[in-house]
Amino acid sequence: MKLIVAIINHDDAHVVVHNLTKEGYLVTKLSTTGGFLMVGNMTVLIGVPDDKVNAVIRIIDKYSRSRKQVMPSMSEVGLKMFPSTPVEVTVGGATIFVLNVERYEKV
Ligand code: 2BA
Repeated sequence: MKLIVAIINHDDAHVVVHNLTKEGYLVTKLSTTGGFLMVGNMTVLIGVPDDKVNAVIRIIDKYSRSRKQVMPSMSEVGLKMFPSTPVEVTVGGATIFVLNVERYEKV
């Protein structure tokens, strides 16, 4: 068994989760925040048999889009901070980790 941990853009999370549950996967959603941009994203946990991992990743891939996001930046001159040119970063589609599950029980 594997645990898939997927960090998904907030705007795509609803449709990803909808399609995963429609296909019969059990999903847990966590509201999370990216450490770099400090904006909200969604982390989804999905426990699946090994042979379902690729099917789940295909669904996440299908419904997650990448986006350009502009981040304000600051420059340090001496002891003072000044606004400088905003930085554009590409966020997502999704960042996916696949972990081995040692034991799975519902009691
Ligand atoms: P954030 O940490 O807010 O990062 C948003 C986007 O900013 C990243 O998109 C990446 O394009 C850029 N970025 C992040 N850290 C950077 C840095 N130190 N220098 C320059 N650019 C940087 P994604 O790579 O698509 O990541 C989207 C979100 O997924 C991240 O939000 C974070 O919450 C999560 N994430 C991505 N990779 C991760 C990892 N290896 N471990 C844990 N969380 C991860």
